[in-house]
Amino acid sequence: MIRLSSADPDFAAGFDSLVSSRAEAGLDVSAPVAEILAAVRADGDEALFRLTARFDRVFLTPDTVRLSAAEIDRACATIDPALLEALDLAAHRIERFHRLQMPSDLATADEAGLSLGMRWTPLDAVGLYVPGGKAAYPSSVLMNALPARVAGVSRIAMCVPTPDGQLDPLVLAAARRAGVHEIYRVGGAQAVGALAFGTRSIPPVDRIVGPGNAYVAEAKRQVFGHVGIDSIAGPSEVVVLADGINDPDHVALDLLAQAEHDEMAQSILVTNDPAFADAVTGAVARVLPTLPRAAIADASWRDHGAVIVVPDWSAAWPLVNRLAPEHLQLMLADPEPAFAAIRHAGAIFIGRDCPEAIGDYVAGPNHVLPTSRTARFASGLSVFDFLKRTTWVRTAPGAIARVGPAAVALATAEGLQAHARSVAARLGPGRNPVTP
Ligand code: HSO
Ligand code: ZN
Repeated sequence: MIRLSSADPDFAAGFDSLVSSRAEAGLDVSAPVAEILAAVRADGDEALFRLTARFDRVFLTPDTVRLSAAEIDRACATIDPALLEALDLAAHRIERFHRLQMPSDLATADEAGLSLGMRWTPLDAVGLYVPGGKAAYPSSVLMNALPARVAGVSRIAMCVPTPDGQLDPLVLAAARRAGVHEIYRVGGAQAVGALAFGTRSIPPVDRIVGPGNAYVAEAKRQVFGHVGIDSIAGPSEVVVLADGINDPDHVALDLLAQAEHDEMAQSILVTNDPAFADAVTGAVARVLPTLPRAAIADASWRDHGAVIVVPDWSAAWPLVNRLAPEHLQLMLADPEPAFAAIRHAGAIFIGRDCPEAIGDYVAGPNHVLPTSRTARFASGLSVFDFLKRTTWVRTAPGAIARVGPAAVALATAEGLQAHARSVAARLGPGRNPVTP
């Protein structure tokens, strides 16, 4: 953990290294991934099943690659009803917030007599990648599938690896609750290839979303262009702005909630009270060993954690804007100035009792958010990731006469005579400079 004070003369250098500290070296898996994608593209199911046998020790056939409704029923029946109720509450709230995001079509008529508009339509088919084993979060299934469903996507296909046959029943329950139509027990780059190019058993999709390991991320990069993808998620981050009135234990837990995700996760406290900074670091040290994921949280806090003391709150806004964190908590007596001044953050949580973890599960906004400072230009997942726009123009009789001559002039200047004549032919005799 690094402690900085923005009043120190060498603060700028310390802060710069904090901002750039997690630029990932990442292992280069582009060659093996390209090979896997080429195999799936050429040999379809045969390559998909062969690679699944090799990596997951699961032997599939066209009859078993897709989970049956009966299998999903059986898995769901093993889940504690209270947990299913929690899942349902989360799904309901996420669904409701995303429904409110749905945009309206645009239509306008202008003075030239042209009608202009923009129409939203959902994608036809979306693929959702879900990691296997411990990395599979049922909450992330809801967060990825529900916006697609709300947007009106008619086919949502999910791929989840089942190493040695293992599969979390709650992942299946989340998929069912979110309206996923098809679930396939395949994973890795080969699953991304199957979703992108299609095989006999898995029809192709138009966009692939969802988190995955380095191979999955690289496969998504390589199929991009052939299909759409979501952004590639980096390790989780939180910046907590907290004054000295807060309970240090609460702030410590909020920092550790990010830290327990990943050794590369980053938790940063910004405070105007040096004594409070001490109290929080003390609380972190006390709470950390009590966590089942202490080893991960400890590595994250030790290597990437930070506490920044500012002399006054206005010094904090530019720092947070530079960090452009995935999550921002505002635990301040008056959060409004911070809310107004901080423009770069994936999601903001306002109030002393508004921990980011509430947003991970049940608040309603999406928890798939821009990481690694990409909140400068990117946004969290929403219905917009599953919709596209089509613009349209309609001309009333005679309307082209008003704007057509300008198009003719520009087309002529560009040396595109067919363009010019295509418009001029509609302008009528005497207003038709390029028709012989
Ligand atoms: N905080 C993570 C999402 C998550 N947390 C899932 C718990 N489960 C990235 O925003
Ligand atoms: Zn989380």
